[in-house]
Amino acid sequence: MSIENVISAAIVRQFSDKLLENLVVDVAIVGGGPSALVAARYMAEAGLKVAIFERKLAPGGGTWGGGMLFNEVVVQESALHILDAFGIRHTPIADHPGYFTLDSVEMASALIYGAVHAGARIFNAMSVEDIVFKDGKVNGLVINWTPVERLGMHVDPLTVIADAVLDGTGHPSEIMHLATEKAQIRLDTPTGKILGERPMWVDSGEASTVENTREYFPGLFACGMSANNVSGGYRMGPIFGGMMLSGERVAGQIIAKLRK
Ligand code: 48H
Repeated sequence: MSIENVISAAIVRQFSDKLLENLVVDVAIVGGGPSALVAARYMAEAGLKVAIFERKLAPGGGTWGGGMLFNEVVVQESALHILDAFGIRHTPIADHPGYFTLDSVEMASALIYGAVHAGARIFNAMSVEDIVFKDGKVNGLVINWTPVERLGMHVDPLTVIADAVLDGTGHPSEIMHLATEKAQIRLDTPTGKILGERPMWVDSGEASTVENTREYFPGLFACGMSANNVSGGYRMGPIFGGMMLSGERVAGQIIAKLRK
């Protein structure tokens, strides 16, 4: 067999096995932003089978660009244990105790590495276009290649079955929108609908991101900016402690639920 064929056949076989193994998972995560990557690592470490489906070629979500493309972000003391767990270095802000800067490229790459090495699988360039909704419960995801989505090609999708679905899609809360608009689901919010993100208020937004992280419908959880948008929290700009603490929190919630 020629080496050209060996390379191609090995890639096709290996990828097919990987996808086949992840067509039924414990937790299917939509989006590979910071909150989802932290959640994926902790759930995988607890022994759950976790797959992330990320629309873009590079997971990491909004971390890469730092604040306005200055590739540094800020994290507060309460989230330092997560940075340390992932081996992400940080520098104290001299005149504001309890707050730290870190390199956003180091952060994005370390979160990805940490999630994958804990056993979570990341499928990049795949977009979630719908949910599986059976017997009154969210049962999984409907996936397709991002280039298919972008080119508007009429190609039918595949499905992934999961005990828990985690919306980590950031500001747009895409899965929650599908749930309320297509599945006619009533979410666990005061109106049953998505309340919508409010303007900038750093402390409030950081706290509410973590508080609003929960199961919004049987089998459907939200973390990070998605949770904040669903429950009407304020935005917070390029500070990421709340995102990571949200990931840690939702991991605990899902682990507790699936172990019952
Ligand atoms: C597959 C999808 C789909 C889909 C979206 O936005 P993210 O970085 O997510 P979070 O919530 O962990 O972090 C939010 C943070 O980055 C942020 O935006 C902050 C702190 N903003 C503050 C402010 O004031 O603006 O990542 C979400 C990921 C992205 O990579 C998307 O490509 C992906 O989800 N995604 N993947 N299928 N349907 N929708």
